[in-house]
Amino acid sequence: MKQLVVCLALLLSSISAQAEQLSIDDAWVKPTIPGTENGAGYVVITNTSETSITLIGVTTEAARAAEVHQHIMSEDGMMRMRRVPELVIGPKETVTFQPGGYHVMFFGVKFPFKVGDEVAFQLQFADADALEVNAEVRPL
Ligand SMILES: [Cu+2]
Repeated sequence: MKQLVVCLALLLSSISAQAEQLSIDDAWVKPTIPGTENGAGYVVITNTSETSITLIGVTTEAARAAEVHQHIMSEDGMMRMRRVPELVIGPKETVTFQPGGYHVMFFGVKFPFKVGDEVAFQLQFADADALEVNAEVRPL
C-alpha cells in the first residue's frame, strides 16, 4: 500500500511538471476566405522549462490536415511557405507565430472559419504532452 501511494505521488508530480513546461498565449486564427479551403492560425508558445522542447506537428478536427509552416524569402525574392517538421523551442524561449512568419496551416477546413468562432487544435511535442489550443477567429 505504501508503495502504491509513492507511485501515485510520483505520477501526479510528473503530470503537473509536464503541464507547466509550456504556456500558450494569444491563440487566434484568420477567417477563411469564402471559396477557399485553407486557413492559418497563430499562437505564442513559451517554454518555461530548463530544457529544449521540440514541436513536431499539429492535429485538428477542424481540417483535413494541419502543419507547422514558416514563410521564407526565396532566392527569386518571393515569399514562400515551407513546412517545419521540427521546431525546437529552447529553455525559457518564446516563439511567436504571426502573419509572415511561423503559422499553423490548415488544409481542407471542414467549416468556414468565421469571426467569433473557436477553432481547436493540438500541438504535438517530441518531449512533452500535447497541448490543446482553442483559438478565436479574429478579423484581419
Ligand atoms: Cu502555410
